[in-house]
Amino acid sequence: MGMEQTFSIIKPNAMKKNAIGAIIKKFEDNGLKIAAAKIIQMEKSKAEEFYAEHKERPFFGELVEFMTSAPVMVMCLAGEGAILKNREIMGATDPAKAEEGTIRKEFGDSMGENAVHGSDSPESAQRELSLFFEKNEICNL
Ligand code: FUP
Repeated sequence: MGMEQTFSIIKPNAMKKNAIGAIIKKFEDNGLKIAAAKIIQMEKSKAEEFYAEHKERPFFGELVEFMTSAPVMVMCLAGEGAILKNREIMGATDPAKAEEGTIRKEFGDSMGENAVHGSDSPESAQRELSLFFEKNEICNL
């Protein structure tokens, strides 16, 4: 597997819970490093581009609305097998199905407001990181 970089978002509902520290602690405790991070108010056009693969789905409008409803924190997580490791730390997409101890179990409210995003493949990770970070912003490796 080797060293990987993956893209993570702390979504508006988790930001409103003041949970940045608690979420980052789970990443760090599991050996992931915060290689880059910033808090942004996402533009509608950016959210639409980010979730382009879902644009025909019935929940697309709601998803874009939610992701632009308040600031989010975008991050690059780095580490051994970071992509899969992050998905494990996050838990299932639906917080009701997420395992105990996962971020979505603890901070997710619903399928839509599920606290965090994490890339699902190396290709998505590269695409998503490049949407939000310049190469030289990913420096804490
Ligand atoms: P995940 O990779 O776990 O974030 O899940 P998906 O790529 O399947 O979904 C992306 C986002 O779409 C989820 F974070 C929440 C939203 N979604 C819904 O709101 N309803 C659904 O039925 C499926 C996904």
